[in-house]
Amino acid sequence: MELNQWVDELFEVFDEDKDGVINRSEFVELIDCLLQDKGIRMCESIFKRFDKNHDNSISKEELREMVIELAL
Ligand SMILES: [Ca+2]
Ligand SMILES: [Ca+2]
Repeated sequence: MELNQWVDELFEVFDEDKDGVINRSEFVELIDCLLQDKGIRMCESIFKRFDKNHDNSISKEELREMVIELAL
């Protein structure tokens, strides 16, 4: 599947309140589902690392960069 399409679907699934961004509690779910296998657990530093513009939420663009960086 093409990367952008996959990111779209991921975003759709994890943006539970459909406000167009992944907030902290949604991000916890995402980490639990996708990244526990990689030994990554939700913590402040990982959220900050991927919240590049520091607006306390993960945009689709930030999620895409995360997917690329972690080679999911
Ligand atoms: Ca949301
Ligand atoms: Ca952000």
